[in-house]
This record gives sequence, C-alpha cells and structure tokens, in this order.
Amino acid sequence: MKVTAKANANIALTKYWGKKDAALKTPWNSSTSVTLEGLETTTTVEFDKQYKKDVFVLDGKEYAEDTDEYKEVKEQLDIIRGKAKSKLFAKVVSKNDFPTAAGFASSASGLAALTFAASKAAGLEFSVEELSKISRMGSGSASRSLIEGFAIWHKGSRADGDDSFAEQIAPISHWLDFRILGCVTSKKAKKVKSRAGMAQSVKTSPIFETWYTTAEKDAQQMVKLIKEKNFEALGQLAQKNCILMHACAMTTTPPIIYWTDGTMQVIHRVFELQDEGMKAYFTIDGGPQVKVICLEKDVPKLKEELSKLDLVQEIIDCKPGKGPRVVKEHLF
Ligand code: 2P0
Repeated sequence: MKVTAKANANIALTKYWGKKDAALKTPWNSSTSVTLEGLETTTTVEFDKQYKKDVFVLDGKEYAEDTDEYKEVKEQLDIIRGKAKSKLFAKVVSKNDFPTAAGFASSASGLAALTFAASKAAGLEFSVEELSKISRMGSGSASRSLIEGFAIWHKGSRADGDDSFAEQIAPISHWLDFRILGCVTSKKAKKVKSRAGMAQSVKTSPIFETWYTTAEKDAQQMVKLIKEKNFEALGQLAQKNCILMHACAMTTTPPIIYWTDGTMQVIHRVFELQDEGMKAYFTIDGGPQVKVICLEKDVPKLKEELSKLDLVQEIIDCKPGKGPRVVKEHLF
C-alpha cells in the first residue's frame, strides 16, 4: 500500500539536549514545544515486492546506503516492519518546505511523517501515544511532532522507554494568536548535527547536570504557563532555557557554537525591542536561525524591524499547527 502523510516541525519552548539511553532516545529531561503550521514535511511510503532494497529520496536527492540519512530511515522502517511482521522493502520519497538540517527541526517533521505514513502503509493502526514513542526512536524531537498545538515530551523513568512520549498540553484553539517568526540567517547545513553534539555535551560539558535538572523544572513550569496563557512569563522562560541549552553546548569539548553573526544580530535587536516594551522573545535550536516568539498583534511591527537586519535572509511566519495527517496526493 502507498500512503502519503504530512507532519509539521515543532519548536521547543524548553529544550531537549542529551540522551540517557542513546539507542532508545530517551532524554535526560522533559521538553515542551509548539507544533508549527508552515514548516512541513510530506512523505510518501510504499512497501512492495518490486523493491529489492529500501530507497530514500529527500528533496529530489536519492541517498546512498552508507549515508546517515539512509540509515535513519532504514532503522525506522525496520521498527515498523518488525511490528507488522513484514519483510517487504519500501520506497520513501520526502520533501521539506523549509531548509533541511539548518536548525528548523527537519528531523522532527521528517521522522514523524515517516512513522505516520509507514505504519499506515504497513497496515498498522497505532494510538498517538504509540506513534509518539515510535517516532522518538527515530529522532527524539519527532515524538513532539505527533501532537497538535502545545506538547510536553515526558522524559519517563522506565528502562525500556515505554513512558517516554509526548502528550498534548493544549490544542491550537487554546491560543490562536500565538506566533513564531522564524528568522533565517543561513541556509547552509550545520556542521555539528544535534545528535552528535548532544552526545558530546553529556560526556564533557561541566554544566550538563545543571542543564538537565534546570530544564526539567523549566518544562514543568512551561506546562503551567501555557495552560494559563501567561505570554510574558512563557517568553522569558523559553529565552532563558534556550540560553542555558546553548551554554551547555558551548561548554562542550570540542565547543559547539551554533550562533553566527546573523544569530547575534537578531538576539540584540530582540533585546532592544524588549527595552522599548515589545513582548517578543527569542529561542534558538541546533543551528543559526532565530525563532521569535510573539503574539499576532505584534507580527507586522516585528517583521518590519527584523527584515531591516542585513543578515536576516527570510522571515517565516508560523502559527501553532496540526499533528500528522494522511493526504491524497502522492510524491511518486
Ligand atoms: C529540541 N533539539 O528540543 C532540541 C533543541 C535541538 C536543539 O531536539 O538524536 O534531531 O534525533 O534525538 O531530535 C534536535 O535533536 O536529535 C533537538 P535525535 P534531534 O528541539
């Protein structure tokens, strides 16, 4: 069967940076996020006898068997094949409508869309909780892309990872004027992928314990602030949590510094706007892009101000988005 699914990226409001179990992809701390409309991966999966091996095409490029991207897809297909008791190979064609591997969480939407499409293509029906766990095995942050609106990915405490999945904090309708402005400062793929970077931080950052114990408290506090719709406190907490995550990355050996001149330019402009009374806050993931958390009423002014910065190439305006869904138009 051939199935096509779409899934959205998510932006962490409080971050995940470090695995307790690398194989299960269980995190040291819980994290929270908002799934975003407008940062979307579309994936078509077909399991069929005609395929003599798995085939993976992303944004028009076929990946060879020795690439990390191919191995990630194959491992995820292996999990689904195991659950479906199937030996069929699959063709997977995927496209992102935003820059891949440059800090827009393409692995989250990618693995969520793949898990959703592949399980349906294999004839399996899973609960959202189960899909979140399976997506997590592919890429930790993908567990959160299964959820519409605002999500918490529980770190869990079981050794088998069975209680480490994402759950909805609030749906889109809870906060219709919540916005994220994705400021693109570079379209180059990043040098250090999050997976390798966070593994190194766990081993070498002298502040790793401070990071994950603080981040756990931040995640629990963020749930409360989302439920209360306390925008100012939410923005300040997200910004503070992002800075601590990057401090942890920067104090890793060798250092991981995702921030570029463009990143700094946006950070400083956001600080200036805050001084002028604007309620806008930044967060940054494993790359140079800056996501500005704001409310709809401030979007025109923020876009005007941020687009004046010479190192900002593009601004992507995102609202809270849906979870994965099946669509009719296939990519092959
Ligand atoms: C996050 N990031 O919480 C954090 C913030 C990057 C910085 O989740 O190894 O691609 O596949 O589990 O999910 C990126 O890490 O890593 C990430 P794996 P993933 O959004």
